[in-house]
Amino acid sequence: MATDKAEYYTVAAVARQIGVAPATLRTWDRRYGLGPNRHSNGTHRRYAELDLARLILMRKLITTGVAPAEAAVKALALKVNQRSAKLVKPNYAKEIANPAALIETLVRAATALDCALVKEVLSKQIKKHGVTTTWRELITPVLVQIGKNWEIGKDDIEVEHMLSEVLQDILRDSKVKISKPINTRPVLLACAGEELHTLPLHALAAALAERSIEVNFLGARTPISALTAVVQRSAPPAVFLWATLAKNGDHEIVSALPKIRPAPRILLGGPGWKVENCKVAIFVTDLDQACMEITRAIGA
Ligand code: B12
Repeated sequence: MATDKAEYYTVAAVARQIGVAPATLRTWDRRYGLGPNRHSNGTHRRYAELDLARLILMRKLITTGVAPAEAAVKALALKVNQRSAKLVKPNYAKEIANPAALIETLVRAATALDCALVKEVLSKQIKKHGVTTTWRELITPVLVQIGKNWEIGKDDIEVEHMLSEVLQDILRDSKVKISKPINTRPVLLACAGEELHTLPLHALAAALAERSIEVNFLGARTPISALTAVVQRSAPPAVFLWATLAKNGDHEIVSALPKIRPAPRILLGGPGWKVENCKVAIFVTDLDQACMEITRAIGA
């Protein structure tokens, strides 16, 4: 039972908080009885904490692929006291049985701008399966799908931006602390030319950290002068350059790198490079191969 101190929310506030349209809330109320249990302020209907907790659960279950009618039954069954209502969370591990469902969940969550759900699901998967597997099996297909949705005009660019930020955080957070690196000189990771697509580079840095390999991460839009300076200063055993867009996969960058001894292994990754132009560099096709070539370059 709500006390005097209890908070009540308007339809607009609830819609904002859970990321659905007010019209959807009205439909859930009409169809499934998931409405405000209490009226306040005369004619204005207000949602109490428990109503809100039920709606949060409803939205999360739908995001994880549960049919709305089934989700509503589970949400209505939620009978907790007002204080703990906000803490109730669905068990994703139980709700999600296969990678395809997980990918769908993540795409839906990203589209709904539900950063918390994306973070929760992926952090757990990385803990369980490691960066390389999670990147290959889950994150790559999600990114490709989100890219397609943007291309056909289904999603706006904010979805891509939000997802990219969350993924960067997840990959940075999941980077294990290297107590004893197996390489004496850090590997150099950078994006070529004007490239802003840095996520594969973050994935590579996290995957290498799992293998106790230390890197110098130069990130987006690294100018040749910066690459040159780092190659001269730290003599990396390997240099990895990423390009998504063809205009950035300029092989002149490779030729412009200073010649040092021992020569670093030059690795190129991403769809922006023309494979047939790889003369002195090695083109790597995936995260596993990039890790393998780098491990070889440091002689481990
Ligand atoms: C996230 C994203 C962004 C983010 C990037 C944020 C960040 N910090 O990285 C933001 C919003 C900034 C962005 C901007 C733009 N983007 Co963008 N973006 C994407 C998205 C959704 C994911 C990119 C990504 O990380 N891909 C990594 C993997 C998933 O993709 P992949 O490289 O193709 O993977 C293949 C291989 O490379 C390999 N692989 C996968 N992972 C790894 C890892 C390693 C280490 C290796 C070696 C290999 C490897 O396996 C895959 C299968 O073969 C893609 C969609 C897509 N399909 O990639 C669009 C996409 C790349 N973007 C696109 C475009 C057009 C742009 C913009 C030009 C849009 C604009 N008009 O502003 C700008 C350009 C920015 C710039 N100057 O660089 C297009 C590119 C089309 C093209 N080839 O020309 C894509 C394909 C979207 C689309 N479907 O149209 N983008």
